[in-house]
Amino acid sequence: MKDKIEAIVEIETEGEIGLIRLAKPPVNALGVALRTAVYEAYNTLSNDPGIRAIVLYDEGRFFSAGADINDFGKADIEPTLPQVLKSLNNSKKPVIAALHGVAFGGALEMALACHLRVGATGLRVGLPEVKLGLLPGAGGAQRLPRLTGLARAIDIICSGRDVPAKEALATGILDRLFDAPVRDAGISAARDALTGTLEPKRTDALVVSEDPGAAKAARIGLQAKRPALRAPLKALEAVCSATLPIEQGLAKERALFMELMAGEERAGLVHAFFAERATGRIPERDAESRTIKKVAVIGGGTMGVGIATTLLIEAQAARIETARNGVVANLGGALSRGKLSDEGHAAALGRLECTDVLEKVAEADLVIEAIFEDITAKTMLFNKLDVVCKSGAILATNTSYLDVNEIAAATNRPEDVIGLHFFSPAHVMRLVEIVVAKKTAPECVATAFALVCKLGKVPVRAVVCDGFIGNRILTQYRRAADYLLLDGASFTEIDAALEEFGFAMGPFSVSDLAGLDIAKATRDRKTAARPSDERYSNVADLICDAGCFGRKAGQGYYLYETGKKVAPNPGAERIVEAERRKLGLTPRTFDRDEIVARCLTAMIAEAVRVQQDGIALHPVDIDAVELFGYGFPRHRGGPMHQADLIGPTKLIRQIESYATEDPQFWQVPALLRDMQCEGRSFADLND
Ligand code: 3H9
Repeated sequence: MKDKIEAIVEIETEGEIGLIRLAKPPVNALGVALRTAVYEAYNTLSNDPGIRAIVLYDEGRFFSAGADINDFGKADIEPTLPQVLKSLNNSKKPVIAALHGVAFGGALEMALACHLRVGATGLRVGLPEVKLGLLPGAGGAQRLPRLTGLARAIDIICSGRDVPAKEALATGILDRLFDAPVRDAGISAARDALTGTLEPKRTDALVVSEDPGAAKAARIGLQAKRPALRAPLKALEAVCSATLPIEQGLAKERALFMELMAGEERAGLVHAFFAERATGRIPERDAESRTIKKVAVIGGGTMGVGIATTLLIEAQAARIETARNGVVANLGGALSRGKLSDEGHAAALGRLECTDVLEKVAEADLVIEAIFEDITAKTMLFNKLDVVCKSGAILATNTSYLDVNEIAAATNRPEDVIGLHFFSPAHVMRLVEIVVAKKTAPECVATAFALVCKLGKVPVRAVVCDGFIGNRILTQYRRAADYLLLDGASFTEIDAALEEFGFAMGPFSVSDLAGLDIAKATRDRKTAARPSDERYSNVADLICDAGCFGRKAGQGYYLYETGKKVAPNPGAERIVEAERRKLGLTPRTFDRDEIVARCLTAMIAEAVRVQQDGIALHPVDIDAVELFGYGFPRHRGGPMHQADLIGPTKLIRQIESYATEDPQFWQVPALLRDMQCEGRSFADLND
């Protein structure tokens, strides 16, 4: 017998066993519709005297991604997930969860409320709520430790990590692994439950022992590793409540969950979750992608090596071996971090070819140029590529600032030319700006998006301007930091303030890492175009001229020993002081909030101009650029999300007050005034 409730849950009976199949694409998110349908299906089977055991399962891609993240921040509609799970938990008939693919968050909580859990061998389970600024809010923090013990539950819940099937079995989360089709495995487990081969258990009847040592160690670790985040510590508190009687523990967990739900950390992390998935809404979405089988990378420097895993072309024969070693080391790193399987690693090594013969690009479907930033060198190269490359090949430049239209004009096929701006280290950083030039063909854009997604990276569409989205914003953020330095804040204070805000590194530490000589070359290139009334800080140039190129030189703003920062560089501090004296500036003090406000406001103002100028398609794309390419703290959601939190009125007031000191730098973007007048948010522009 088969019956469908609202078509998102299917009920079926197999003798004395009742089956509930979740069927709500794309991810079986447990929003109110699916919760209600499961609840009704369960009640139907529970009240059926012919049914003795109930199986919950799914035959799609996976069991479920958990609660519907779109509902967060909205009023909870009954039946809530805890209410549904309470019914399953209290069932007189054994309820079995047959899991495959993934069961995350509320989905694992649902399984934990069942009396048996069986999992496919490839299953991954987890309670990733902390990654969304939350903690498990439907009993997960109470039921998981009852199965695994406190220490392991703390590890799983406070990290939010995936737990593979084998580990889930070994730690008591699963009662059995299976290779059979999930429906068959569920029925078989139900039969075994009825015959006593498997023993159904109510998780909440189990007892958890206290483990003060594990809790203390976790607290110290979390405070040291993630000081800016609240959710992991609150999650720890919730897990430790599992030693209380179940009803008290559940009440405590729910209260902590609701507290986090109302917070900015949750809002920022959920925004980041959707930002990662939102950038594919491009006008070229329906264009047909070209087939990419062979990719050639030209340039064996840091960027080329980071990008290349197939054909690498380096013009200087002497540098080929170094480039090859770089790619091999990156592949080895991916293998040891578990990002590549043994087979994948061997295949990638087998495919790798390094040569100085440019003509080899004739075989490639996509060529990525990653030579040094010089427009003449790039246009000359593209001129040659036009001759050598096969028809239909995509010719991409990895330029960070230069004019892709000019590069495209050096060929007779500008429709095949596009910018693919990878971020260093390219084999690690997830952002790729896809720079669409005036004549780039739609299928070329669609192909680039598909390829970047396939690489597991985040593609963001931009059009041509100096610095595209990310470097344009970075330039203004850096200027705000440089002005603060001239006006009296120390570079250590500025770095500390922004690190406390959540950046992994402050701007001056980043400069040291990136190399002061690289940034100076960009500034030198732009000297002629710099407006005469622009305030220019010489400090970085002077530090660079003193041979302090940053971490690679052992000294920059800071001193380094074997690559580790050891102290501020007194030489750099002297240069700052001398420059202030030369300009007749009396140093002022800036507290941390003021430092963050100025840097963030400069960043937001430029981000708004990027949107206003049509460089980015949507505000959320700008946030994705900052989150996945520039280390913007994930829990802060990105500059446009921050702009919505601060609001246009306050931002305008702030910019206008800073403008009394420097009207050239601090200007209110027209779009920000429009938002204020129309009472709209940047989130509204994402639709
Ligand atoms: C929770 O459960 C709280 C409870 O403790 C408490 C309750 C009281 N909701 O990633 P994909 C969308 S917190 C809504 O590209 P994949 C996603 O936006 C939740 N939507 O696919 C995308 O939409 P679009 C804890 C969701 O195959 C589409 O589905 N759970 C959700 O690469 C496809 O997603 C998590 O944190 C959701 N829960 O990866 C799990 N999940 O097509 C979060 C996805 O419009 N999800 N969407 O862009 C994941 O980790 C991955 O999505 C998953 C699939 C591995 C499941």
